[in-house]
Amino acid sequence: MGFLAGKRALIVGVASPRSIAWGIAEAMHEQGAELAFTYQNDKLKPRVDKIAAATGSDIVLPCDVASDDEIEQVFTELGQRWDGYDILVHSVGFAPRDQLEGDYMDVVNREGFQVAHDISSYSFAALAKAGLGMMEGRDGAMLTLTYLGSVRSLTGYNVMGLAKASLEANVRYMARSLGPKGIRVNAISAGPIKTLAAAGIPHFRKMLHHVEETAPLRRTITPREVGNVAAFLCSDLASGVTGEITYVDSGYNILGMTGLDES
Ligand code: NAD
Ligand code: 0WE
Repeated sequence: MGFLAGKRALIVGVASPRSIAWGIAEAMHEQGAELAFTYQNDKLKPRVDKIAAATGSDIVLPCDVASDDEIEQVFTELGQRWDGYDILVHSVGFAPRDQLEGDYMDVVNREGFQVAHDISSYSFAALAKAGLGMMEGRDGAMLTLTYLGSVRSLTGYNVMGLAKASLEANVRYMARSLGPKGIRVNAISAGPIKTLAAAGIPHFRKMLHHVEETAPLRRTITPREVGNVAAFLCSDLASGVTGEITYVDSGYNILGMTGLDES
């Protein structure tokens, strides 16, 4: 029996088979969790239907996290299928395209800042809050996805770095707030992966090669590797872990002074 047997998980953030959330869904399903999914818009629904079918789920609900009404509606509908749930996975990030091209000081503006923080950070607390009633009394766990650009300045990540810093602080404040209810809140900081969110990012291939050449493991990571750690963090095996940012990045974040090693 898997270590998530008897657990029910809501997965927010599948957009394609390459999505990190897809790897998380597969890993959680393999460990025996029952799954439900949301999709951002009608264009993405067929993809989400596919991963739902592949993991034995027929709960697929619309949710644009920019909308308070749609967030409320998810839990109204989920409540008609499940009397409660144990795991929330938030794998959502967005900034307007112009924010990720060019130098930070040249491109940052009020609208870009606001959207990045709203969609990439606030939405985690908003989903957690809207679904809290359904998680209370069940030793629940919540998980979000972050990136190194929250704590280091990286070319082009720009206002997304600020939004991820906010998201990581959100993890700590949510952990403090929900801990007394027995609910744990954690994040995985993933290394770069070629997903839709990476499509069109200038020099993304170069970044993958840089990781392959310098990270301690000398390779990039896969959505499934993130999924396995996500399954662990959301399981009772991690019952003493909350408020943490766990790196799944081939060890890249521990490095200083790269580029001098021979192999
Ligand atoms: P992805 O494009 O597959 O997933 C991003 C998801 O965000 C999509 O499912 C999209 O529908 C959703 N989304 C965006 N705006 C939304 C909105 N308004 N309402 C609802 N959903 C919305 O890409 P991914 O790489 O799997 O990204 C998932 C998470 O992982 C993001 O938070 C991203 O920042 C983070 N992350 C990605 C990488 C990487 O290199 N790919 C590395 C570290 C962290
Ligand atoms: O979090 C991300 C990217 C998130 C993202 C991607 C897009 C592309 C489409 C947010 N908003 C948008 N808006 C769009 O219109 N990552 C961790 C992937 C990523 O993006 C980078 C990276 C890495 C890694 C940008 C610059 C440098 C590194």
